[in-house]
Amino acid sequence: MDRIAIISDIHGNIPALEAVLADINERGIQNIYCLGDLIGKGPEGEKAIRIVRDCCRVIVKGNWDDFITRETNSSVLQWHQQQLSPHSRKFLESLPFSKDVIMSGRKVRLYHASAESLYVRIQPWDSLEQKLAMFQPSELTGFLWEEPDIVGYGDVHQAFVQSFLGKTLFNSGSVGNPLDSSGASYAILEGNYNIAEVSAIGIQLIRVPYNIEKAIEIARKMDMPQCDEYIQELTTGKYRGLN
Ligand SMILES: [Mn+2]
Repeated sequence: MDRIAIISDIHGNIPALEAVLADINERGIQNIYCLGDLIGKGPEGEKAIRIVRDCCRVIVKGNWDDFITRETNSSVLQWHQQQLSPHSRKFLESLPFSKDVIMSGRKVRLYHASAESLYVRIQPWDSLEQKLAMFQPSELTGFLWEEPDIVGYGDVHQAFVQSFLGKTLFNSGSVGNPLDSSGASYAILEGNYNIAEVSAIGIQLIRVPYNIEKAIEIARKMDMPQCDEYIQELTTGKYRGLN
């Protein structure tokens, strides 16, 4: 059996990222894929990019990775942008939209938010119709397959696995800014990698406790904007807005 650890939405939270990487390492998993949003919201985006580049075999682009490379009038975005080295900016710009893999005879498609766009957000409580659209190929995913059997994504910071109409949709949750529960979240996909014959497959959601106090201390020391909202999200696992 092969295992792929799927991490997403690190958002510059290094204590959370380190805790997740230690857990992955303890399980002896060497293949790590990242579903985007390395930077923003949290304080240490540049560092997150460096670590993720070092340890992940596959990295796809998130919405933050996209808009952070563009000019902006927002002082909050400018603060996060200032951390970004020219090299990392180019790296973020170069990231692909999605990654397709075969696992235990299933076509698995991985991307950040939805097949349609980095900016179309699908929540676990959205309609079946919206979820089925996640399996449609698009200009962005490419047309390698008519439809995948499994889709894995990030973006909403909510970990879940749902099966319907012969399809499985999962979300790895967020490493650095979970909005469902306060532990760092990631997923493990287990099966026979790149094997066309159908065999057993597993999707596991992992929740890792980490030093939230340390994460808060770093954000405070760096004088990060919107620090109070950030701290509230880290400590409660609840979104700051109305959603
Ligand atoms: Mn995100």
